[in-house]
Amino acid sequence: MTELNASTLSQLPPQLAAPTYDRGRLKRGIAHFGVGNFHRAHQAYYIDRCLALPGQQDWGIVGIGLSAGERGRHKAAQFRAQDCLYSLTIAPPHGESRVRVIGAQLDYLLAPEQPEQVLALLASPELRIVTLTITEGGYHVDPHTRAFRTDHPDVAHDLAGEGAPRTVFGFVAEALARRRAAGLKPFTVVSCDNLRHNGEVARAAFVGFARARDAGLGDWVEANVAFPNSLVDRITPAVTAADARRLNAASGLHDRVPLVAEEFTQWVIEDRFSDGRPALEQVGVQISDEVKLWEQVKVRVLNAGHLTLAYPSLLLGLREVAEAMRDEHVPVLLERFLGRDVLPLLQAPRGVDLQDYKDTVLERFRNEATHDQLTRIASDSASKVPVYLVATFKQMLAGGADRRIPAFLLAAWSRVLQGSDDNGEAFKVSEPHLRASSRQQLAHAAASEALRIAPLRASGVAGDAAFAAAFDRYRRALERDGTRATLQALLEETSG
Ligand code: CS2
Repeated sequence: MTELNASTLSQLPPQLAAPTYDRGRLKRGIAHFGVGNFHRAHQAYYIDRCLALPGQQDWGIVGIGLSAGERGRHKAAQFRAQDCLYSLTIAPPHGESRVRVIGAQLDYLLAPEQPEQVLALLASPELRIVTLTITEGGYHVDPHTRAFRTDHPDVAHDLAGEGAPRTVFGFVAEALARRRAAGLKPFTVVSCDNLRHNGEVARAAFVGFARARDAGLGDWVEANVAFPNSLVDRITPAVTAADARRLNAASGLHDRVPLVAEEFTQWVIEDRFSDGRPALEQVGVQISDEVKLWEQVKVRVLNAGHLTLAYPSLLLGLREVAEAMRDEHVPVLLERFLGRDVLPLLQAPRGVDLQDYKDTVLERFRNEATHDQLTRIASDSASKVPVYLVATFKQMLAGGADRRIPAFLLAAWSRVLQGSDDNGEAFKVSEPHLRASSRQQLAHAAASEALRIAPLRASGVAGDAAFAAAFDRYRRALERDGTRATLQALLEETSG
């Protein structure tokens, strides 16, 4: 097994694709907050390919971690032990996987331990883009009013301005204030989270924070910082210790942080940058004025499809996405919900056939080589449901559509939150943004009360008698008859 670090790069097994550029000569042009598997398999993959092009050496990435808890420190230590190199196994649906060593990440800073280094990086002239994967729930923006919520204790701490910042908002605002004072251009802020209009949400958050800190800074940020909307897509599973051993055995590397992702990848972004950008279009990124259409199609088909698949499948005792796609009933539910309920509500981007899009998504879910976990998908549903399902539910109610499948999905979610399947086997789904009381409410309160929890509020389902009645019926049926029988009955009722 070959160790992976800067000194072994030139001796890697020949079948691995490795950086052809000189990492030592790259500039630190991009800072990324939220270095998870998705960022490493998606954005860093595109930038890695850019860096190999002539004249594109300004765009090395520095990762920034905001948590210095045990996990955060461990992650930083693992990245640094490999000079931030890592292997990405790209798994096509059929045929052999290939491995690529990604060199785009040049350094990794742990903000709570190195706040001045983070600020110095963000305020430096060569830093021109800040990118984010801070999760759907990480923006603190009220979905209705688009106001930035200042009630989180860390946000309040950063606004008080005592000591080093703790949040991405605090770091970015302080860095922008320093750039403004130094007469430098601001950097662009690119959200790469699965949010509708993620650039606009990011703008609301960062302008909102800056304004709460200092009105003049808020105005300057609003007038000068670009926040392009962007759509990101690549299914990237979590990697367990057993997965890591399997990936390393295949690559021949001793990689502490190996990754696997599907072959499909997409990034669509608006061409609005404050101070230049990499030649993204040369590595397959779509520069487009239709990002909002792409976003709605992706989150309401792919991500909503993931949830539709995950809830009943977990309860049935299944654990992987491809396994769920082999089930007798689950894919029928998925096809019916997406084909019948979701697609008619969507507007397609130019040149896109929505049926084909959906079929491609289902084909991607059938990929056996990625071993994607249903618990990964069901986790943090409190942040995902509002983005992936609520707009669809709202439109379905307004259009008088059949409520049964959506009501079943929420009933299944309420059981998934209890953390065990129909065989009594426990599974772990984390819900960092859902109060314990809301979890109880969804599972046990009277239907119209249960459906009033915050993640569902904007959908209007609580006030819809037919929806509440169907939800109540499926919640009881899941409890009494189990998931298989309930799902089978639902498919029979809604066929034809
Ligand atoms: C998944 C996504 O967990 C989830 O919400 O649906 O992580 C999905 O795999 C990616 O958005 C694919 O681009």
